[in-house]
Amino acid sequence: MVFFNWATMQMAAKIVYYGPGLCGKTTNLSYIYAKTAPSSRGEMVSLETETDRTLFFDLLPLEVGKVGGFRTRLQLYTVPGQVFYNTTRKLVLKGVDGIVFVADSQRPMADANLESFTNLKENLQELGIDFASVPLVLQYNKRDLKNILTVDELNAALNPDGTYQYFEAVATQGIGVFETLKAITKATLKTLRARMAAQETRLEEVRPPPAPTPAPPGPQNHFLPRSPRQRRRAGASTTATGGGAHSSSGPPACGGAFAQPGHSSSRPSFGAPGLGA
Ligand SMILES: Nc1nc2c(ncn2[C@@H]2O[C@H](COP(=O)(O)OP(=O)(O)O)[C@@H](O)[C@H]2O)c(=O)[nH]1
Ligand SMILES: [Mg+2]
Repeated sequence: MVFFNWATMQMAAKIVYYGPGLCGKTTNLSYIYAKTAPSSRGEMVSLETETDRTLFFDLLPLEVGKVGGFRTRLQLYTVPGQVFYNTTRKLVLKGVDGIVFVADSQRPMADANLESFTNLKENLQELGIDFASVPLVLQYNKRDLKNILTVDELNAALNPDGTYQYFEAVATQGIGVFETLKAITKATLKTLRARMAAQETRLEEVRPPPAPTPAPPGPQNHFLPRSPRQRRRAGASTTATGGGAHSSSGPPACGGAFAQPGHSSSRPSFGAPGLGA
């Protein structure tokens, strides 16, 4: 549900963390929240039961600075893993722009990972979203535990053609968390930029041809915006279809997002300016 506002030059994209129950989706978002400068993030909304399992979803809004001239915000969501929350999962997936599939590396979770991956594909299909068109990265989480599947085994099950980027992670320690986020952000913004360019082209195509003998600009229309881009800049905004969970309120813009106070020096910094490159 990418959201463009050409008048204010703002853009928002929706990234969903998907995966079986207890694989570590909420832990990813909690870590990102904890390590992101308060000026670059909104409040994390978590709806949990007393047993610490996500009942509905988590939501974390993040400002990532300017991309292609647009002040850009990411909305990070998690889905509830339990089988009986499929309606909620579908709702969260509506209008998704990028997906992180978090797999639980523990050997007994092999089937649950596959079931969840299949469920993701089914839900996207039901929503009329082409699975192959949505940027996706894999995160193999809980690498710190014993009795885990090898990376080769995980790839054989979830990534047999090597289509997806994958990251080993220990979300509880923050290992692999920002690497994963950076990869999905890059892939998502790249896709959105391509879509924006296509939209631009379509708008150019529908522009009426110039009149054979154009009248000289009179004083009244001299300052009227005439190209589609100018018209949009003059106040029109476009919102793609989708979940509609965007709110115009939120944290103030902040260029240098992901400035993480006190983050360990071993983790690469996640500088916003390079994201759109
Ligand atoms: N050992 C270990 N535990 C983890 C890791 N990531 C998450 N957990 C734990 O797994 C449990 C479920 O995590 P949670 O993020 O709530 O899972 P979700 O259902 O996918 O949102 C929690 O007790 C986490 O502390 C990890 O990398 N290693
Ligand atoms: Mg959760």
